[in-house]
Amino acid sequence: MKIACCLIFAASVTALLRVSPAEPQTQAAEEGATLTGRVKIKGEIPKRRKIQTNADPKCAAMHPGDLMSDDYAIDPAGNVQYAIIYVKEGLDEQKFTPPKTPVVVEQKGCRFEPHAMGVMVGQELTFRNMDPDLMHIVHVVPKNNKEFGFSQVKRGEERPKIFTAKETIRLFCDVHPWMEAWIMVLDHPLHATSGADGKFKLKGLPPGKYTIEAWHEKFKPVTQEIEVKAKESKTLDFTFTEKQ
Ligand SMILES: [Cu+2]
Repeated sequence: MKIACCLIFAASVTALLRVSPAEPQTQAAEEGATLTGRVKIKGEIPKRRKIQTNADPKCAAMHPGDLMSDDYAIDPAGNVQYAIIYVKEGLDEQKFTPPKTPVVVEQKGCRFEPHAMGVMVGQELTFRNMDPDLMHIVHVVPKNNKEFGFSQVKRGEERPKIFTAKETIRLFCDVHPWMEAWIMVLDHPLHATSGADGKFKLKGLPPGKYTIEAWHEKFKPVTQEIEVKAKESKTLDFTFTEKQ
């Protein structure tokens, strides 16, 4: 009798867990497909600009060598860093819960890291200053979201912000005109940013047919169609050919 009770209890707990709101996403992520690939450019590799940091001696001191712009973070093999690869079409009416883990953007060495990032509507984007006793004023002037700007002076200072609508936003610093980064606000969490080797990994794609886009601030976006099954792993490489 005792055993039967336990079994019934265990079954109820399992049933309860099954209807918990956290389950569908976890399950979707586990059964989702993974896209891995590399972002490259074809043709001549544009040069990075040398940044004049002497406007702020504290920034200059952190870069005894040259500080280079992040707009063309491309290695000699043509691998493109800071491209955002995301699902452009195909999710239809599927709804997603904003991830609980915030996206973090740091002011570090008088630049933003990362230089490009995706974030979901409703997900926290944490602004963190990593420069000691050096004032940055982070600022955005979006079209569909509220404008904000605030200063951060102390090392480790953090402030979370949440966007309410989709759009791609330029982030800048009012103190250091060279500081900029790109925030792509999406209505889903299916995005990835390419690393220094141009590689990216986009996980948790529900089975279906999609248009995947590689976006970069300087190049014309490139899209590709793909169909994925549950738990499938596929390779998808992108090549930018034209400047925007
Ligand atoms: Cu700054």
